[in-house]
Amino acid sequence: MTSRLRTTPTRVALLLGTTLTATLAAASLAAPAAVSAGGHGPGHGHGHGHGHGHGHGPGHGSQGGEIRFATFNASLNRATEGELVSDLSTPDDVQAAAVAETIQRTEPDVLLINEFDYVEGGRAAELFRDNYLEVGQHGADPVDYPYYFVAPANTGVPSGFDLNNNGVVGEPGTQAGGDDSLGFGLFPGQYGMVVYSKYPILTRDVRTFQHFLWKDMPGALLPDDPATDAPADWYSPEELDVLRLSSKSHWDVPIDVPGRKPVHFLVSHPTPPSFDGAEDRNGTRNHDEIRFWADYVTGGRAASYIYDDAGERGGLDRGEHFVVAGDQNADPYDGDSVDAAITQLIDYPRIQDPHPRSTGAVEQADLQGGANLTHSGPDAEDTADFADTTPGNLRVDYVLPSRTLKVRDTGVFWLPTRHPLFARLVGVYPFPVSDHRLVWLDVRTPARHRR
Ligand SMILES: [Ca+2]
Ligand SMILES: [Ca+2]
Ligand SMILES: [Ca+2]
Ligand SMILES: [Ca+2]
Repeated sequence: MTSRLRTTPTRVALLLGTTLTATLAAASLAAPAAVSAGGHGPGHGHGHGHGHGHGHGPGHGSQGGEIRFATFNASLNRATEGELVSDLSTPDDVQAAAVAETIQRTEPDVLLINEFDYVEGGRAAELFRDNYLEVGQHGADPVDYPYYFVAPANTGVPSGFDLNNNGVVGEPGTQAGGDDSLGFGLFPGQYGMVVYSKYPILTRDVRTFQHFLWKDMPGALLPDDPATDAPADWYSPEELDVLRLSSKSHWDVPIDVPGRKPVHFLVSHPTPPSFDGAEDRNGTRNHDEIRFWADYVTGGRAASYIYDDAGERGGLDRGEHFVVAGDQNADPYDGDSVDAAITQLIDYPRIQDPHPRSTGAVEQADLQGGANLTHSGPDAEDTADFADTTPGNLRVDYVLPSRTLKVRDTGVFWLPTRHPLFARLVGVYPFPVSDHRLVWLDVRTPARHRR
C-alpha cells in the first residue's frame, strides 16, 4: 500500500475524502448535444469571446503560422465534488496559482490540462481562467485564453458492476467504488480535463468519444481472468456492454488557425497501467486507449469502427493537421505499461516524435537514484517525477504533431534546482504543483493554398 501511494502522490489526497455528494447526472447522463455545448448553448460550446486586453496576441511569430501546443497534468483534481470550484473561487489557492504561473512562464497558444475536475457548465474552467490565468503570478505576465472546451468524463461514474472482481460492487465515493467505476474516480468527472486556446475552437466540429465501448474496438486487448480457462474473460458480457474504452474521455478539438487549415487537437488521459492484478486490466486498457488515436489518424477502414458521442463514424481524413496530446501514462522503455503501448504513436509513420528534453530531469534522475539508475530510456526525456522505488521517473506526457506540421522547437518545463523558480514551480516530492511537468511544442502550419 505504501508504494502504491508513493507511486502516484496525486491519489493520496483522494483517499482522505469521505463525503459523497456526487450524482450520476453530470457525467453519465449528459446528452451528446450538451457534451459539446455546455453552458453556452448549442453551436457555441465553451468557446468564450471575452477579454482581449493583455497585449498577448496568439502565436509565437504569428506571421509564420507558428503555434505553441502544450500538455500539462496539473493535479488540479480535488478529493470531493465542489472542492475545485471552492478553491478556484478566490485567488488564494497556492497550488492553482503555481499551475497558472507555469502556464504564464511557458505561454502555450493551445493547452491541454489533465487532472482538472469536470464541473458542469465550465464553471471551474472559467474560474481558473478569470482568477488565476488572467492574473499575473509572481511577476509573470497574465495569459489570455478567449476559448476553452470542457466535457464530461467517465471517471467516478458507477458502472453498477464489480469491475475489479473483488466480490462486491464498491460504494461510490470510496476507493472500492472508484475501482468499479467506468474510470477510476471518487465522483463523476474527477481527474477530468480542459483545453484552453488563444485561437477559436471549431466547437461544432468537436468530436467526443466518452461513450465508445471498449469491446467495439476490433482486436481489443480485453483482459483475461487467469483463474479460468476461457480467454479474455475478466469482464462478463454484461460488463462489456457498459464498459467504455476511455477512462476519462477522448476529444478531437479542431483549432481554427487564421489563414490555415484547422489543427485537430487530439486529447485524452489513458488510465495508469497499474492498480490492478495479473489480469492487467488497466495496462491493457491503457494500450487500447492509446491505440484509439493511432487508428483515428489512420482514418479510412482502420477507423471505420469508431463512433463518437453524436453517433458519427470514422476517423480523420488523410492530410488533416493534428497534434496528439496528453498524459498517456506510458513510457517507451520503462514502467508498467504494456509493451509497445506508446510506440503505437511515437513510431507511427504519420506522427513525429520531436523528443522534448530538459536538464532538470537529468539532474533529478541523478539526485534521486533508485529505479532511475536501471532505466533504459533517456533521463532527459522524463516528464513525471514518480517514486524512486518503482517505477522511477518516466516519460508519460506527450505533444506529438502530424507529419504535415513543421516542428520548430520543443521542451519540458523541468527546471534545474539552481533555477530561482525551481522551489515554487517544480520542487521534489511532496510537489508544490504536480508530479508531472508541462511539455510544449512549437509547430508551423503550412500556408493553406500552397502547392
Ligand atoms: Ca469491486
Ligand atoms: Ca480466463
Ligand atoms: Ca522520483
Ligand atoms: Ca526515466
